Amino acid sequence: MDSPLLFAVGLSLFFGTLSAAIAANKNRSKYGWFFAGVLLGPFGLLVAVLRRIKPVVVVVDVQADFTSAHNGTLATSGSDESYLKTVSSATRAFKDAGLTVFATQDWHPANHMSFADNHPDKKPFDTIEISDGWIQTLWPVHCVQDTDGAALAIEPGIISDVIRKGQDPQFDSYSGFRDDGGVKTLLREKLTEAGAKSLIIYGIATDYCVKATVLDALQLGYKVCLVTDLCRGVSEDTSLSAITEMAEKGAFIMQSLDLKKALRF
Ligand code: VGL
Ligand code: ZN
Repeated sequence: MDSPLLFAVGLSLFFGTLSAAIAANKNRSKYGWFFAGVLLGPFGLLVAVLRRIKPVVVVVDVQADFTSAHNGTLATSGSDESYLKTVSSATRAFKDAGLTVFATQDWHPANHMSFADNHPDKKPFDTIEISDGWIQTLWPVHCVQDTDGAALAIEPGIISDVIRKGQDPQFDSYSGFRDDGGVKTLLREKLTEAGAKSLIIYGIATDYCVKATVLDALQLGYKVCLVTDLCRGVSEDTSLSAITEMAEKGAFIMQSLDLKKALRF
């Protein structure tokens, strides 16, 4: 719950109780408790409703091809077995705490424009200018639909819904919310259905899909908590500047997971 909201609820409770107590004392009325109930009831309800608004977890692109644990074609550094174990246990802890957990999944057709192999004379990590000032990084072939590399690398049974992105061969889609052509994924709708106001976000890659998803989430008005220990990036310098940018735009940066804090950030 927001601190100002908590303050308002606390203040109302205090004055509600106080005025009921004074009324009961002055009139020596047996109805005092009844009025106290009438005054406090709605606040109690409000507190109950607000306490039910929990953050929703969005695990970004934790997929075989982005991990060294699975010899991925675009393995990020430090994405070993122990990283995946940590992500799975953190995600399970969120699920056990009653949070909804969504995962995004990079899901490209084989002819995707972001693959260096689909451009003559280009190699992975080269860049091309698509249109005025629009620079596209070319990647090794990764996360091709229905291949092992595209599979989620989190323990099964924790994720309540998977949001796929990057299916259009013409556009890349770092953000979990929309592709570079502006076409929206189902993420926003699903978050609205889940009643999300705040999001806990982590995954791969810090400097690409995590960054784009966090920045879009902030733009859409969600509060965002980024757990950096649960993220891995393509390169260290761009990951650090991505974290700085996300913080500047309003994300709450949590380095190591503090479950209690994350539930109420
Ligand atoms: C990603 C590069 C290409 C990511 C996806 O998940 O961050 N990066 N496709
Ligand atoms: Zn991709």
